[in-house]
Amino acid sequence: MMRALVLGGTADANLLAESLARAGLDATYSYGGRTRAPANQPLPTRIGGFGGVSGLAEHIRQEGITHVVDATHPFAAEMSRNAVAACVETGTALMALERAPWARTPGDNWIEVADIASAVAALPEHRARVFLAIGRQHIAPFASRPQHAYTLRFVDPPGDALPFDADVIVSRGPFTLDGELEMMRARSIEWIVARNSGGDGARAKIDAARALGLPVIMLVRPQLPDRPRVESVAEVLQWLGHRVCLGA
Ligand code: 3Y8
Ligand code: NAP
Repeated sequence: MMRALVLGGTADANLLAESLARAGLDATYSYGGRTRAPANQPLPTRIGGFGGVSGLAEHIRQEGITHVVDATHPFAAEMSRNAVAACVETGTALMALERAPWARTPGDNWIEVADIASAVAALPEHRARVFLAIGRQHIAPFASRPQHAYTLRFVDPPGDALPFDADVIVSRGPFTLDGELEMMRARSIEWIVARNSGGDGARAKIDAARALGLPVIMLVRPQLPDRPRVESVAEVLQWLGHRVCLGA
């Protein structure tokens, strides 16, 4: 009897949850517990870490999970690595639902970097107006470049003090091109730091940067272990053995 665990937290995971619920398949949705009020899902939902690989393996056994779908964000590398290890340990089928990275197009001015330290180093020496669109978890290293005027964007209001002086926009996205153009013009943004998340929920800032001719310091994706992956919800449903009516 098929029982799926969806490791979620992304727009793609939300689309998958809708299809699974509509198909009446036995599945649960899992959030890491990163945000205060995550979006509601049409599936039974759990929130919070499993407790590493062993915790996830234990959950799989206790809940009788037969299929794990890793629909987490491309930068949720630890969760994805744990999912591979726990599924090997328990002999459970695993599929990743992962959108393709954004590809550089003519007119893009990208500086691709491997990690946050390189992103900090890629900023100019002279004072600039910088939009850090990388969330809250990884901004501390930018404190070493206090000469810049930073704009940050978080899902939730910053509870504790910020590691450096900055303007904070609280918004959970998905974002629109007009909204990004308006924000960047209003704040005279000169540089953008972004992750190559892929998907549509966050690409508006990349299109806005191209339209305004602004440089983007682009964090490339972390290396993940080999695992089966698809880019569409329909392929996940087929993998789960559910006949997908055409045009679904
Ligand atoms: C908790 C679930 C939907 C899903 C929305 C997608 C789109 C907007 C783009 C910018 C970049 C960023 C951030 C971002 C995007 C979608 C999608 C996506 C980037 C929620 C969500 C959770 C999270 C966690 C949060 C991180 C943060 C990253 C903000 C829900 C809204 C910057 C990633 O405060 C924190 O601790 C937030 C942490 C991980 C990265 C970071 O390091 O700060 N996402 N984002 C998930 C969980 O608990 O399991 O709250 O409902 C989901 C979405 N985030 O509703 O359509 O699918 O990609 N999320 C990045 O790209 O760098 C925003 O501002 O332009
Ligand atoms: P991460 O660094 O890869 O994971 C750190 C730990 O958080 C994991 O080892 C696991 O804890 C727990 N965790 C993460 N995702 C989980 C999930 N869906 N269900 C249960 N536990 C989870 O993860 P992250 O980058 O902080 O991302 C956390 C969540 O935000 C994910 O759901 C991801 O899809 C979403 N998200 C992340 C980004 C991003 O930029 N990273 C962007 C958009 C959305 P244990 O080891 O205790 O099991």
